[in-house]
Amino acid sequence: MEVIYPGSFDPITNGHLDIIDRCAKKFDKVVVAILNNRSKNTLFTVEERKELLKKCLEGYDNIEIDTFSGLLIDYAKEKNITTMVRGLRAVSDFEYEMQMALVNRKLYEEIETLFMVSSGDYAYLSSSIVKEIAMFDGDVSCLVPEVVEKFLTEKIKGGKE
Ligand code: COD
Repeated sequence: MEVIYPGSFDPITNGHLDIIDRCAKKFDKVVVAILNNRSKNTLFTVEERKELLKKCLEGYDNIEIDTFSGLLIDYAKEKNITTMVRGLRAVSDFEYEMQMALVNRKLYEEIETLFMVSSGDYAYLSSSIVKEIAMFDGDVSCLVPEVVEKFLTEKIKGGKE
């Protein structure tokens, strides 16, 4: 079975990587789809996010990294994939995820959303938290891969200069 794991990945964290790794073990193919939405204020450009994902996911032979803009269901139709995976951290994620899953299915009845529960170690982790810690010069080395940490530090330093 092929699945799409969509997200902003601004930037990719160890929490995302844990979900992707577990998906790669369970499914034949995982398409990691990065939202390219100009109206969404991201720290990293879509090209930078894609490059970071590529570096973090070297070595997997059943993962494709792609970008999409517009509606997720239109992208899913274009790829001919009817299953997507979302990560669930806490009850706070549930309301938004439930709404998204229901709307997506209303728009495209073949689409199914599967939820994968976060590993306990990463249940608190989000891209926003990582960016906030880095913004205040905190240590993010246990939250993101080294390549992301380096790029994040450079980017934030560049922004402060
Ligand atoms: N542990 C487990 N899962 C995690 C963790 C963690 N620590 N951190 C993040 N995740 C999960 C998230 O729950 C999510 O499932 C996924 O990883 C990606 O997370 P983010 O934050 O990078 O991405 P999101 O949630 O901002 O992505 C939202 C989309 C881009 C998928 C969504 O906005 C979208 O589809 N936009 C396109 C327009 C559209 O079709 N909208 C839907 C109509 S309602």
